[in-house]
Amino acid sequence: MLTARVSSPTQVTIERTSATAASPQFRWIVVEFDPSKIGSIQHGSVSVSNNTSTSPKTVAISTIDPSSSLLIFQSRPGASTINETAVAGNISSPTQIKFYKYKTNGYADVEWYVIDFGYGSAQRGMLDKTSYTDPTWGRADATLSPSVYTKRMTMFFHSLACDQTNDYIPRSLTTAELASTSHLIIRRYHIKNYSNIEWQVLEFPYTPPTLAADLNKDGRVDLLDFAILGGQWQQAPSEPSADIAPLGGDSVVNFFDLGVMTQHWLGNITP
Ligand SMILES: [Ca+2]
Ligand SMILES: [Ca+2]
Repeated sequence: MLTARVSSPTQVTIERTSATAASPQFRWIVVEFDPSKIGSIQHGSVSVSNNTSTSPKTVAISTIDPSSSLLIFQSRPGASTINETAVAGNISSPTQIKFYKYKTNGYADVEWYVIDFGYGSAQRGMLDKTSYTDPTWGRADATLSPSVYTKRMTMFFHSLACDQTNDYIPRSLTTAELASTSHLIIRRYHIKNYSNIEWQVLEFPYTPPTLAADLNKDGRVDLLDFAILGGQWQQAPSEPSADIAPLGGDSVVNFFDLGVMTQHWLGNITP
């Protein structure tokens, strides 16, 4: 298991704890955010060793707004035991993130990023699969409240701590799926082992597209709009204005404006 970090303006560093044995293949992605478009982005590295859910490793961060922020991270375990490959983490306050394993033995090194997008609506929670009835979980369900609109831009990220000091990979490896507007499912194939599952969902606000020729703003470009344009034909615009061309208007309603309406004709704005 590997970690990645942007180590300089021109370099990405991929690391693992042991350089022997398996030969990995990996792909990497670097996303550069426009600083004027997001709230903030922070990065750091931390070692998680004897930290459990009751004594997590805490990391101080610069103040963020948790309602618009995501914590994403990767860990490289010190050994191939479930406990060390499974690190859970969350944003525990506007100035703190925390990480933990299920047991105190071993360690994992974590590379983390906290992105405060500056907008959006985040929710997060922990699914407790630590009781005696739950080690056989193959699926864990988180309920989202309020519900999110899945057709919009919605990001989610999860992590988990997992029991066992032996080599039982891949029991700790899981996927997350946004199954409906209010339902996040975490799944794994290989059951057994208790877990704490930390999840986060961030929904970005939706700005509906606009059609300039939808003069009466009812979501369609049709005869109602055409009638408004006709009423202002070869005149100065009135309200609502049919002066939609050239961009910014030219104080007269003429063939330029009709041309844009023709392009948008019978267009629907659907969310
Ligand atoms: Ca219209
Ligand atoms: Ca015009």
